Amino acid sequence: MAHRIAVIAGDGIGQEVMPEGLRVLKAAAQRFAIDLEFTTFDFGNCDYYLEHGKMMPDDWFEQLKDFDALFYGAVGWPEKVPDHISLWGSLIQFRRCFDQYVNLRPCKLMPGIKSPLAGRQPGDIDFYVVRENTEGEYSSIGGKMFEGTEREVVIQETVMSRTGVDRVLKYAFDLAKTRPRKKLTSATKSNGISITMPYWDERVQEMAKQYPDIDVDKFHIDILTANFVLHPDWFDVVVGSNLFGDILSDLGPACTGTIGIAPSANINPEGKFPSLFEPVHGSAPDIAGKGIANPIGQIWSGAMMLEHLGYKEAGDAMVSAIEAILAEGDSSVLTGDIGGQGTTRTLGEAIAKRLGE
Ligand code: GGG
Repeated sequence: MAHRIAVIAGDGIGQEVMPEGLRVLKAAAQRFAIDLEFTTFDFGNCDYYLEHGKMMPDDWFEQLKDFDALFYGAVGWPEKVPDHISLWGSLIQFRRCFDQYVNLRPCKLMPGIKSPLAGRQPGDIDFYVVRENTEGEYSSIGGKMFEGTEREVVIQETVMSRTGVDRVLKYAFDLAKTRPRKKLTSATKSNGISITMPYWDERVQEMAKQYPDIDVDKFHIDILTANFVLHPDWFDVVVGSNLFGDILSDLGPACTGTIGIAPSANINPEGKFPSLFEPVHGSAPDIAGKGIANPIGQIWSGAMMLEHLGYKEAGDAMVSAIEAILAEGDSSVLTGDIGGQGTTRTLGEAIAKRLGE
């Protein structure tokens, strides 16, 4: 039976990297005899908002809930729609309503790519960021008072529920168990944020009791960001709240040379709702329309989607194809962010051909 994939390219370079993501997925599906059926939705973008006054139709949940996975590009075009409106009107709805409480973001220095950190080689940087994805600092509890006056007050509360924290920690510990180094690092700030973050630390300690074979440490977020740059080889699985995880999963890939290659999976581990796969990068309006965006983040997200659907071998083959093209280092193929003069299409095409297209 075909796996039904909902495709939402979104804004900016999402529209350009998505065709390459689909092209490579189709090549992998052909090679491994996987039946994928793609359905494209033209909502979840800022032009839709300009036309309809909202990012998505009212029945978006009904339209998408029975798909096996969502394949997403990027959202945001601040000149058209304020970023908080476009993000909360689309991506954050998916994460919350489909209970995609794990945001899994691999961070790996690939062959052929030069890290901005001196002397780092492939193998030196290879870890996962596990980001809590439905609560934390991304809460909708808060409000404004005395708007427009000198007494103006704005408040947005951080929400940490025991269920919410424990379930993402469990996912991170389970992931650490599968890794050779069996190491988990928790991102905290419990010296300054005196209620929610000590609670996070407590839950980590409590969970650690169930995983005696995992080596657990924690860092305050400020020194943790410094250590990402100074000692990226220390990390294996890094777990953080919604905001900390978001920051770390941009910084990590930046240490591997470019955020353009970083993939992510927004996962509902129970499989009750579809999971969503998207590059870590945003819509990059500054380079949109030029055909120069790196499509690897989108392609690699497609590999994570195949693995999630039960096709690990096919997902691994996609990642190997990416690695092979990067290792070849043909500058006429690679995009500018990784030292080439190629385009979104030349890079997508090379990876697809490597898979037998
Ligand atoms: N493809 C990811 C994307 O479009 N991200 C836009 C963004 O700003 N995301 C913030 C977030 O993931 O919380």
